[in-house]
This record gives sequence, C-alpha cells and structure tokens, in this order.
Amino acid sequence: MKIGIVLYPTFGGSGVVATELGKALAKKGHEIHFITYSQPVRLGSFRENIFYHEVTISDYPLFDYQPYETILASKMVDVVKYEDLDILHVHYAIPHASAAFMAQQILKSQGINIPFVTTLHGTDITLVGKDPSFEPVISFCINQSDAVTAVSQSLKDDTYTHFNTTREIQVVPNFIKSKDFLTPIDYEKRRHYAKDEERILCHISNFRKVKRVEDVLRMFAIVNKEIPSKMIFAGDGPERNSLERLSRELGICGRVLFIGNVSDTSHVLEISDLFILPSETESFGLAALEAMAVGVPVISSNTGGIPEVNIHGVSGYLSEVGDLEDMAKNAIQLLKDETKFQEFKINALTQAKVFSLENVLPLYEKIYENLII
Ligand code: GMT
Repeated sequence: MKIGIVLYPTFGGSGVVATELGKALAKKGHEIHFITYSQPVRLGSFRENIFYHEVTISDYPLFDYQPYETILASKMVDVVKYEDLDILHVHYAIPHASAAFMAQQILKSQGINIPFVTTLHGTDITLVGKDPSFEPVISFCINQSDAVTAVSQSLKDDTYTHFNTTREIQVVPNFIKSKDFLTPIDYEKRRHYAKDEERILCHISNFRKVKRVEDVLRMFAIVNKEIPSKMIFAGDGPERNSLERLSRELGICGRVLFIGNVSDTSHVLEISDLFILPSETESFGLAALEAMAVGVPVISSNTGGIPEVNIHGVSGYLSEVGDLEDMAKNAIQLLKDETKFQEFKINALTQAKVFSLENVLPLYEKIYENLII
C-alpha cells in the first residue's frame, strides 16, 4: 500500500508513534510518505520505502498567523495525486484531520477518491479539543473520517463524553518493539550518572504542566532521604526552569540531572531503576511503555489510559494524581525489596509485550485494507 502519514514531527508521543508506525510499515514493504513541516525527530537516516514531503510555510507579511492548515491540505492534495497514494493516516485531530477532510474534498472534485484515517492521541481530545473554540471542528472531523482510532479505551470513552459523535472508534494502542530478555546493565555508562550503590529514577517528557514534573521532584526528595539515588530528567519544555529552581530550593540539585531531549530513550532507560509518571491526564503513556519494554517498573498516577498499561502491583504502582507521598512510599518499598524489584522488572517486560509491534501493526493494516477498494 502507498500510505501518507501526517504528523507532528516533534518529540511528542503522537509524533513518535506516527514515525515508528511508518518505519515499521515501510519495513514490511509498504511505501510511506511522511507529510509535515520538518523532518520527524525519530525518523533517523535514509530508509528504504520512506519519503518525506515538507510543508513549507512562507512568511507572507499580510498574515499575523500563517495558515498552516491550508498549506498542509494543499500539500496533501499534491502528494496524493503525484505519488498516487492509496490512503492518508493523520495523527492528532487538530489541524490534521480537518486538513485531510479539505484535501479529500478537493481531490473528489477532481475525480480522485482517497480515504483518511484519524488517530486520536490524547491532548487533542482531553486538553486542546475540549476548548469550545475547537469542539465543532473536531466533532465534524471525527464524523467525516473514514476510520477513527484512539490509543486507549479511556481516550475512546473521553471522546464520546466530550464530542458530539456516535462514530465507531477502534482502540489501537501505542506499541513498542518488545524484548524477551533484560539487557545487562552497562555499568561503565551508568557510572557517568550515578555511583553503583545509588539508584537511578527517571522521568522523560516534554515538561508541560500536564506532566506534573514538580511532583516527580518532590517525591524524589522523599525517596532520596531514605535511599541514596539520582534523578534523571530527559526531555525539555516549559516547566524546566522552574524545576531547576525547585531542585535548588529542595537542596537536591546535586542529585538531579537534566540531560535534555534524547532521540533514543532506551539508552537512558536501560540504566534506570524506576520510571516516574505522575501526569494529571495521560491518554496512554508511551514513555511508561518504553520504560517497561526495557524492564523498568513504573511509579505513576492512575489517570486516563495509564492503568491499561501499568498494572498496579505487577509492573509498578499506581497512585491518585498528586499523591506524591504514596508514590514515594511505593518507590521506597520496591527499591528496598530486591526480590520484589527483580520480579517487577520481569513483569514490566512481560506486560510491555502486550503492546508489541507484532500485535499492533496488523490492526492498522487491517483498517487500511478495509478502506482501500
Ligand atoms: O504526552 C505528550 O505530551 C505528547 C502527547 C502528544 O499528543 O503527542 O502524547 C499523547 O499521545 C501519546 C501517543 O499516543 C500518548 O502516549 C500520551 O499519553 C498522550 N499524552 C497525553 O495524553 C497527555
């Protein structure tokens, strides 16, 4: 199949999932055309069957805001026509689904029929989408898409709650290349960050308010009092400066490491003992799945789709949003009980396999096949 994938090219989860999906489909022999405004961060070097079409925004002085959606729709028309695509798959409702609808209508007027699949990722529904200024467009696009998927049952339920739609939504979860065994720890690499007797806690995100990164730091401060440890923050975003300030106020800045954005998270996860995800809302929690896939247990909040991924008392622990004392208590007792800790590491690996690429990829392929006549 010739598939156009429209995505945000940044470090956000939706962009990561869309890029990894395209790479995996290309490996299976499909022809993949990424359409976005800059090279997706997870794309890596040149690969067979993968093409990238840049949406170029010219800075026309009449506009205070450049009309990205219009330019994107025109690009989709162009790519569908000249690359002879079979289907478009848009990730994130705004503005990708509405641009796809526009492109579809333009192509229809020229005698070309192209179906489009919309994948809802989370913040397009739970944060941005609920805003009344977006709601009518999102409801319309969900209803007009030829197929709609959501990354968790929780997100599917939220979509029905917040939007005017009864459209069938299929749950297709985030996925991971799962492993059968724990990777042995690379102590030489680990020693760059912590002493052998110290534990490493890790958080990876885009440091937006919704991630509650302050909770990560405050719970780490409690853990560190009982267990000598280091806290690694990977990623970047609006809360980073205040987080650095807070780490000084709490007197733990020497134990906290900010390593910035990383394109391959497995490197930092493989030297970590626990992954911390205390989010306010989280439709799935891809970062938690990436941690579990390398055998790192997850201490998280119990919001949104996280309980579908991290199983309480098995692959990690779940707490109420904001209950950082409970999160710290869970982390401490797990780190102090080596037998249980090793058991949780294996459980995390096993639970991650539920979301293996082999299980999830055919679900998308089936959706495409059903729409291509
Ligand atoms: O979590 C983010 O900040 C990025 C965001 C996005 O829209 O790219 O991630 C969302 O989509 C991911 C991939 O489907 C999910 O794993 C994340 O849970 C979801 N984030 C939220 O719901 C906050």
